[in-house]
Amino acid sequence: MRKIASSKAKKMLIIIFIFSSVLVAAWQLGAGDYFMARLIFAPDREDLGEQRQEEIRKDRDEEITRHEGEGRYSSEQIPPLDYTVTVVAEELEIPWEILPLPDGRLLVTERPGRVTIVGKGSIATIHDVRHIGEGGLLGAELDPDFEENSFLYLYYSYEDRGEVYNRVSRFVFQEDSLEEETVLLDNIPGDRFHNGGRIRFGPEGVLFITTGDASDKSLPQDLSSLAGKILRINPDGSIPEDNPFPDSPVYSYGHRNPQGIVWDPDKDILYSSEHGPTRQDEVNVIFPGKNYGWPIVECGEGESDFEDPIICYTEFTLAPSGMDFFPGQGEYPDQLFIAGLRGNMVKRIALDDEGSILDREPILTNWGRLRTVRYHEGNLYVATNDRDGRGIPDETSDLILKVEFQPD
Ligand SMILES: [Ca+2]
Repeated sequence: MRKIASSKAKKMLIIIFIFSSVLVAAWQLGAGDYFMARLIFAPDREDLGEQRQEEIRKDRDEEITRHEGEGRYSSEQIPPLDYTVTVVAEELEIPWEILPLPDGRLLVTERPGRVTIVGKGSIATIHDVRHIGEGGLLGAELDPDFEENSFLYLYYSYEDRGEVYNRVSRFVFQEDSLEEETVLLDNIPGDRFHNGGRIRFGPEGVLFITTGDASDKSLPQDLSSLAGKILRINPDGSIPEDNPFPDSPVYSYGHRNPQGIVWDPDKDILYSSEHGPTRQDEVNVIFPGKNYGWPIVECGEGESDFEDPIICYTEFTLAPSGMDFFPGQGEYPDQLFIAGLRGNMVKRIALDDEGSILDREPILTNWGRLRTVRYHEGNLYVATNDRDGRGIPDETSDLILKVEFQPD
């Protein structure tokens, strides 16, 4: 009797051993990452399941109700914007940045690692890209002298010895391909969450870079870390002599996950949008050397040590990503346009001549999650993003929209 029991136990042990070995082998071969990538970060609608779709829909409807309750905007002084929407690109996968090229075409980054030209298709895959969670191929920018030097800058996540980092690289854009990668800045801490990733040239020809806290709250207040910062570098990767901290690319700090940055070209003001922890999404005016508070303060708490946001949404979650500046015309004042992911809208922030900031009724509220906006020659281009793991992919998903305004 005892003998039989012990042989049964042996068999069980062998089965458990084989089963665990298979699990470990599957894990080693990346099954975990495959599962995460396929089901969580870039799912198709069928993969989500009815229950998850229902959760997402409920959450979105609640968010819209919260936004209506916020009551922060009115149209008293500015008429609503009339506009028409045309789909100019579809079947994309998490389009993250839109860049109008001088020849009139649009260049788009797709988070899994592709650089795509609208109307032509993918022209390059960045093989070092690690598409993990919110990380992947993110921001892009053209050199101010692009027509002379053909330089294109990209911000992307990569992996080194099992750790995720982000880097900014410069490429030469030649005959619809990307050549000669030069790494300008790397070892920016990365993670599944909070990678920042927007890059923009400022009026002085220096490059601004937004970085997230990489899910480590100790980094944004640490001036020796590149995480949770807005960085400023020369186009060749060197550090500008007039940066606020000597020999450091850090321009401002105490950021959680800024994903939008833009200049008001006339007034020389730098704006940045930033994801808050639970709601508390911010729009900040960025000054050199200033501390924007994370993780010590959320929104503004009147602490003199920290720079308060000019706008903080406390009643609903916008989840702001890319932003752009809409120059005033006719009866419309200058405005900031901010793409909202969870908010499913483009926020309009009116900036009047007295410097007051007024939240206006949003546009594009029926297109799902919106990743970025780009104003170009009178039109707005917008990337929709429901394949990023947090939306329900449908016919409005992962498109580039062209928005044409018809001011009276
Ligand atoms: Ca802040």
